Amino acid sequence: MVTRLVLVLGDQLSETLSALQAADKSSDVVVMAEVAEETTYVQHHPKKIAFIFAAMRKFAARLRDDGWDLRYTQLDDTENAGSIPSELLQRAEDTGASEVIATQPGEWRLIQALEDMPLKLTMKPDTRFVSTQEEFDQWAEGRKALRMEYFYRDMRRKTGLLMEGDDPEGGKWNYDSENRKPAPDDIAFSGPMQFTPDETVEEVLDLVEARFGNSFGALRPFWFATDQGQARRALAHFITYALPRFGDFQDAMMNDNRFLYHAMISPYLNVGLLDPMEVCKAAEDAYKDGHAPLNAVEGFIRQIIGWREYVRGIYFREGPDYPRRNALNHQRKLPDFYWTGDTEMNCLSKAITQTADEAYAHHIQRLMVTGNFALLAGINPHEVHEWYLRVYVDAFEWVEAPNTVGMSQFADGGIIASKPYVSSGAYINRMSDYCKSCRYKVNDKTGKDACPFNLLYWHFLDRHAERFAKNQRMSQIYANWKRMDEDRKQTILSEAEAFLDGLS
Ligand code: FAD
Ligand code: DLZ
Ligand code: SF4
Repeated sequence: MVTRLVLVLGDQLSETLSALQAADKSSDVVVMAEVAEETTYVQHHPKKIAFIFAAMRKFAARLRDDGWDLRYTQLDDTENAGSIPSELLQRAEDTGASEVIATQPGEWRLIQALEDMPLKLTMKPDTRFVSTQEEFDQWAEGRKALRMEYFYRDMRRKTGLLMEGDDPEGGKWNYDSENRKPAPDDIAFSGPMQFTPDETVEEVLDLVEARFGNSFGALRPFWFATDQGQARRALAHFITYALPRFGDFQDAMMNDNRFLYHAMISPYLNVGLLDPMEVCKAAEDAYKDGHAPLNAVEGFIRQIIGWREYVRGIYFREGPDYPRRNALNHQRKLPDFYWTGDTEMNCLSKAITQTADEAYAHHIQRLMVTGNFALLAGINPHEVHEWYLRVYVDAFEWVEAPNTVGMSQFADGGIIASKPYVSSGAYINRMSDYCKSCRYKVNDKTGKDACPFNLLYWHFLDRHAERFAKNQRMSQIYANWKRMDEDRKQTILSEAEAFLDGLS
């Protein structure tokens, strides 16, 4: 029988992977490789590299136990060819194979590289999602606006999750109005389940320390789940102890609590250790059992079958140029403090320091602190995109780019967001306890202590008035700006300019 190569990438660690399903265990050879090119297309956080390598090694062991002929190349192997295509070419030479079966990678760059190989390629769709790309494209076709909410409703109908016949459970599709409570005094959840590194993980940590120890971010302590069993325990821990309050404090941020009631399962979902339907069913069961309220469960399920599926649909529909878009023509360099956390703005300092320590920040920190600041300050969105792709353990381009370039930086011109996610310090103050311990005063709108978000907010609106003043959802804000005394406007704008000059 002819031998074919079956490629399994570092974020394709699922036994249900379409490439494995299409292969023949008795004659095909599975190829997995730790390669320099994947570790350096951006300089990832060391925790992210360690997570992926450890999970790859454990998954490889599982496939071997399951009877697959598996060729695994470690990063420090002397024969390491350095990239996925060149590893495949070497394995083709070793085995005499001339055909590769792959599951579509989550990044255009790698799809292109596989297509350029001088080997026959069978590229299977990635079926580890609720919707197919065809389904998404059909839904999007002919629509004026691609709003997530309507796509999400179709996914509820498709999956039957939280449905009573044709109607949504409880009579409403979306319970977000109950989900915007500010930071509480205390959080009754000790955070995500943590795992002590075993021998495989320790070996990887040593390798990563030696090779990537000088990159942005702390490698240790390392406590992520690195196999399916651990990821499932982490999920169960979240469902039991955090899901009931997930909705209430989903948008809150706190100085002394990095996870609040968030799940910290995105890395596990994105590399394939958890399946989205398994996660959503566990949450739905918690609702049916009376363990978690509807606002929490609906909000959580929406993130997964709504946002996660929707951003993937956008990434593949929009094409390879998407991460390069810059609709607002923002050109400023990313400030150095994104790499050090060294800024007197407490919200930014906290979000960035946490990112360096954990390779994790939750959604509102990403959107309304680091993302909001970059957008207000007019940072080049491609630099912002590369920062997010580097620093977060869950960052793969299909999910990171739409969130950063589209949702957060409005650089796609409004495909994802109907208006830019910008706010002054007031929003951050309402949702967090950051401002209480900040050197700036959130209530000061001008002057030496004025919160920079307050200055930059008006600067952003003023410089983009032509584009946004006619946006119905922003007309009230522009009316306020118009009504403001001319001298005050000029003071705000010149103080904002001075602040921006200080950034470079
Ligand atoms: P929870 O708040 O507990 O939510 C549960 C799950 O819902 C997440 O695990 C995730 O799988 C899913 N989810 C929630 N929001 C989104 C979303 N907007 N898009 C896709 N899935 C979502 N998420 C990534 O997985 N990878 C990224 O690289 C990434 N980059 C982002 C960049 C920016 C600028 C922003 C604003 C958001 C980004 N997100 C990204 C979305 C979101 O911030 C993370 O999914 C979430 O913080 C992961 O933490 P969690 O598991 O604790 O999430
Ligand atoms: C992110 C990553 C890293 C750091 N290293 C590897 C690797 O050595 N081998 C591998 O197969 N995959 C790795 N990955 C994941 C890929 O970058 C990912 O598959 C693509 O970006 C597509 O999502
Ligand atoms: Fe951030 Fe402004 Fe609050 Fe300081 S005062 S924490 S800069 S929002």
